[in-house]
Amino acid sequence: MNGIIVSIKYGVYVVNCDNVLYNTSPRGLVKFKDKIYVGDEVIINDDNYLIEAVLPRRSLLKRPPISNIDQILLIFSLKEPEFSYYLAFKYLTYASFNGVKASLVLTKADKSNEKEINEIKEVFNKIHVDTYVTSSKDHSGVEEIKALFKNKITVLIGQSGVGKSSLLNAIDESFLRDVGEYSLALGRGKHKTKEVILLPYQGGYIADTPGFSSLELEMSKLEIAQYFPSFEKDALECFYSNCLHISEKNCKIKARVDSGDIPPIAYKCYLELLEESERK
Ligand SMILES: Nc1nc2c(ncn2[C@@H]2O[C@H](COP(=O)(O)OP(=O)(O)OP(=O)(O)O)[C@@H](O)[C@H]2O)c(=O)[nH]1
Ligand SMILES: [Mg+2]
Ligand SMILES: [Zn+2]
Repeated sequence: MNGIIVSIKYGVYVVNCDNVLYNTSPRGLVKFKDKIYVGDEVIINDDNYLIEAVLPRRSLLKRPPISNIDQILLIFSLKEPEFSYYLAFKYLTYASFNGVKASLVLTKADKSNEKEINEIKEVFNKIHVDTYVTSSKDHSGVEEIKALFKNKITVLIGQSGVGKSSLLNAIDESFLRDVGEYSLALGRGKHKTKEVILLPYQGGYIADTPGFSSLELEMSKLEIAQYFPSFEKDALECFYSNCLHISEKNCKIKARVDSGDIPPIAYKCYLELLEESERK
């Protein structure tokens, strides 16, 4: 029978086959070593519940480790931890490099104010990234989010403590996700969620994931120049095919920065990402 891996813990691969959960393990651990991800579609032997094969993947992320996702919701709190443009652009670049559509969800709206929220929304609207604003405390914005999941596999990605698990509980309280706390001393949460898990929702799945603390983009400068959000199309039309959009002649991106089409904060984050990239 066929199913989808919904969690992997202590060597147990939990597979959902037609809404029944089976505890399975890979046939021949060596054959599959490190190669099975949550999200994988697998074929299970009906007699011994061993995983016989992994079907080809539609997409794969290494961090967090998950396959076959249709979209990413990047979760950023407005406060605790403070919103970071830099991290938002970094993760948007990561998503676009991995070929998965990403939207932004700002959480803890109850701790912020309209001015700050509108400023952030304006930046991302300008570069055509869908941005949603929610509070899991008073449930504002949660109904709008619910419309995004139908028949899709969606992964929630964000720092520890931004409220990924809280948002899931606000979407459907039967998810019963454990919620951690924000640590003032650490400036983030305490990594409450420990594993990637797929939760069935509206004919698809939503994945809760552990909060990240750092991400290496593992992209070259040129790849960043091509995959940074909203650069994709125009980067190809720069005068030089290897244009890094700094001070090169006839650069389409720089022209868009100068005309105000690309927000200054986006370009600033882009330069920071370039500078950080170790690769040529
Ligand atoms: N005021 C307020 N607090 C929130 C909101 N969402 C989450 N929190 C709080 O933020 C803290 C962290 O929430 P979690 O849902 O555990 O965060 P997480 O992103 O799942 O964290 P990890 O599992 O560690 O990655 C908890 O104290 C929540 O009560 C919100 O919308 N408003
Ligand atoms: Mg969590
Ligand atoms: Zn350029």
